[in-house]
Amino acid sequence: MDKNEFRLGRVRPAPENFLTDEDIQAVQAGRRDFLRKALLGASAAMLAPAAARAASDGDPAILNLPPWSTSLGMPVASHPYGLPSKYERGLVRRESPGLTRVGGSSVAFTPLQGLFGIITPSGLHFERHHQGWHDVDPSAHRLMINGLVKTNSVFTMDDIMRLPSVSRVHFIECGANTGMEWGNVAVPTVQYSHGMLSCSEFTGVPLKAILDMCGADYRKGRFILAEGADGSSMTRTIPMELVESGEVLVAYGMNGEMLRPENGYPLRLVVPGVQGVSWVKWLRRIEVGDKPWATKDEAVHYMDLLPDGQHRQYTSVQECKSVITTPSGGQILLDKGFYNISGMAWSGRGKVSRVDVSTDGGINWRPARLETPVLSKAVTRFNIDWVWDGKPAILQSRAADETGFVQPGYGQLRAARGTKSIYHNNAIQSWKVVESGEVSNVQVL
Ligand SMILES: Nc1nc2c(c(=O)[nH]1)N[C@H]1C(S)=C(S)[C@@H](COP(=O)(O)O)O[C@H]1N2
Ligand SMILES: [Mo]
Repeated sequence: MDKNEFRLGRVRPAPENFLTDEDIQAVQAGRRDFLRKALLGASAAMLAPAAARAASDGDPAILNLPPWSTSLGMPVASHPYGLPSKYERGLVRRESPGLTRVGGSSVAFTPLQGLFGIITPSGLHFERHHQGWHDVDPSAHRLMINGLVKTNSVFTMDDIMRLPSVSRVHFIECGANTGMEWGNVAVPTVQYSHGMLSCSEFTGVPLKAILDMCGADYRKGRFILAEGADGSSMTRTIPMELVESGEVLVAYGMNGEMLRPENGYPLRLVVPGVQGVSWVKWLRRIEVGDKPWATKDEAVHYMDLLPDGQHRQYTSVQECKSVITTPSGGQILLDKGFYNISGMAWSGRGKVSRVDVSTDGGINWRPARLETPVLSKAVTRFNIDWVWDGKPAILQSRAADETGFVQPGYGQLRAARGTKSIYHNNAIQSWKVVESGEVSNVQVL
C-alpha cells in the first residue's frame, strides 16, 4: 500500500488563507483567480508538517523550546470574558456582498467549515435581521399576551425568569439557506451555501405554560401571532399544535448564558424544526387567534413558488438535509491519502436516522458514523473515513430522518418544486475535488 495512504492532510486552510471579502467579490464578478491566490498563499503554511513523521527527521518545532515553554504566561483574567486564540481570527461570520444592500437588512453566515460537533459557538451563530439589531435593555423589555385569552397580561423579564425553565438543543435554519443554489449559482464555500444554519442549547419557558397562566382558549385559538420589538415589525403565524406539544419556548438563554443581542436578547421565540423567520427575536407580543394572520412576512415572503405558477404559503418545517463541511468548497487537499470526511445533518421532523456518503458523485454510497448525541430537531454530526487516491472525486452526503424521508437530489427537487424558488432548498450538496486538491461547489442532478 502506498505510504501516502496513512498520511494525514491538513484540510483546513490556515486562517490567513480563508477567503476574504475581496475574493468573494472577485468570484461574484466572475473572476476565477481566487483559488490560485488561495493556493499560492497556502503553500508555506500548509505544506509544512502535513503528517506524523519520524522523530529522526529532526523537526525543529519539536526540538527547539518555544517562548511559551520558557517564559511566564499571561495573568489570570486578562480576558474577563474569554476570546478565541488569535490564530483563529479568520474563523468569523461573514456577509455576502451580493446580499447585503441596506445597512441593517442583512445576513451574516456561520463558518460551518471550521466547526466541530453540533453546537455553534454563540459568537459564530448566524445573524439574519430584517432591519438591524438592537441591544435591548432587559429592564425596559415586556412581553404581552393578548387575543383569545381570559386575562391579557404583560410580563417583565423578572416575571419570566421566575417560571419553571427547560433547556433544549435545536438547530435554527433560515428558510432562505442554500437559496442561491436554486439558480445554480455556485457560491464558493459552505459558509455561504449553508451558513444560515446554527445549533444551540436554548433555555426558556414553554410558551404553553405562559398561555395556560393567561387562560388561553385552545378550542377557538388554533393559531398564535408572534411579534418582535424591532422596527421590522416581524410577525409570524404559528399553529397552536406546535405550542401545545410543549416544544415552542420563550427563550432567554443560549449556550449557557443570556442570548446575544444579535440573536434576540433578552427574549426570542424558539420553534423547533420550523424555519428561522418564525423564531421571532426581541419577542414583545403573542396574540392568540382563530385564523392565520397573513402578515407581510408570510403573505409575500418565505413562500415557495411552484412550477405551475402557484405558490405554497406557510411552508414551515425545514425538511431533512445534510452537508459535508470538511472537505468543502474553497479548501484544498494537500496530498493524497487519509481524510476524515465530516459534516452535519438535521431534520425539522425529528431525529436523523442515517447519513450515506458518496465520493464518486452518487454512484456508490457508504453509511457514515452518526456521532452522539443524536437529538430531535438538532444538528447531528457525521464522520466517515476516506482515502483519496489523488484522482478527481465528487463528495456528497444524503441524510434520512426517522419519518423515513430521504434528502432529495437536485433533479428530484426541481421536478417537484421547479427552478423559481428561493426558499427551502434541501437538495444533496456536491463538492468536486480535482487533482490539484482544490475543492469547489458543483451541482449534480
Ligand atoms: N424581530 C425579528 N425577529 C426575527 C428576524 C428579524 O429580522 N426581526 N429575522 C428572522 C429570520 S428571517 C431568521 S432566519 C432568524 C435568524 O435568527 P438569528 O439572527 O438568531 O440567526 O430570526 C428571525 N427572527
Ligand atoms: Mo430567515
